[in-house]
Amino acid sequence: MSNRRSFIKKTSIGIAGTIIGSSLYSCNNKNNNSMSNIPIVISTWKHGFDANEKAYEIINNGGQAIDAVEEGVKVSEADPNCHSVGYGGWPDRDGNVTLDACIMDHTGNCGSVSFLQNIKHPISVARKVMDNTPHVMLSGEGALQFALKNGFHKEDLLTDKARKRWEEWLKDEKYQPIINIENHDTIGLLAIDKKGDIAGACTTSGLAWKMHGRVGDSPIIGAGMFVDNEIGGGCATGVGEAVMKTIGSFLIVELMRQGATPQEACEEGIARIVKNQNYKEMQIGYLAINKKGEHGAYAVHNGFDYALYQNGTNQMINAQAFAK
Ligand code: SD4
Repeated sequence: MSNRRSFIKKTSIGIAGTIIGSSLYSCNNKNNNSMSNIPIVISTWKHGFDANEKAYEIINNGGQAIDAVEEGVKVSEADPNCHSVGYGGWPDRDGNVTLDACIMDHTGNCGSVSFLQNIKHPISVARKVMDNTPHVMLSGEGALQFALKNGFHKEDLLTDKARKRWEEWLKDEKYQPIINIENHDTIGLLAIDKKGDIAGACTTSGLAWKMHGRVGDSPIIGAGMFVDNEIGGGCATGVGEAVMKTIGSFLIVELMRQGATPQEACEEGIARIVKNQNYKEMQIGYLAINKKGEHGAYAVHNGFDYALYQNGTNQMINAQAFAK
């Protein structure tokens, strides 16, 4: 029986007998825990490479994973050539750049913003929601007011390049999410620091030409990103609606809790999507790490690259995919 088959079998046992199954598997996870593969930083797409550099530098200097993930993804948010994140992101169909982001630390604390406009670093606003409010998520105008009160400044995030691209799109207004859009997409970044603590961050300008007001998976804790310091973490990129329908990142962490490797968990997360949804035209990619510092990656289609910084080396890797 292949590894994957035996995992599916294990999963169905775990789900059929949830309490016994999940406590049994989480015991196994704890017993096998080793620190040899940490620290680790992993993130989505080519822009993840530079984000990893920043995050790893913080961790290498003894910093915490939560600071590393925030500072890491800020590199992509500030990059005008990342057309699906922050400044320079493609706008919605009305020409507005609207941003979603979330962040989560090793204590299970988390913060998020959605439908935020004119703030270059939504991840840092999400961090402030986490640190300074009793809430998890702020949205739209309320998130903007909160940001302005907390020292952020309004900026025009629509670059000339993005405006021209939007004007091109307006000529026929055809809405179709593009698979692996220029290999730049949402950044999801997961990290384990030297103490073994896990954190994650996810930030995006969402799908290009989306309806005004549309919010995707990226700011939804459990959909776009989730970490549990006892188990590991997961994050998602791609068509957020498909990820939200299956609560993808939470699913991945729960599968690992039941004994799945990060790779098996990502593959099962994709399997849940392709089973019920029209996957042919959409890309979704998952990344996962566990407490041992093992990682997994899987996508619906070929072309999903991710950046892995481990054992002192930062490298790009091409993820395996369901549709070959
Ligand atoms: C979203 N998942 O808004 C994000 C964006 C993304 O491909 O990853 N785009 O649905």
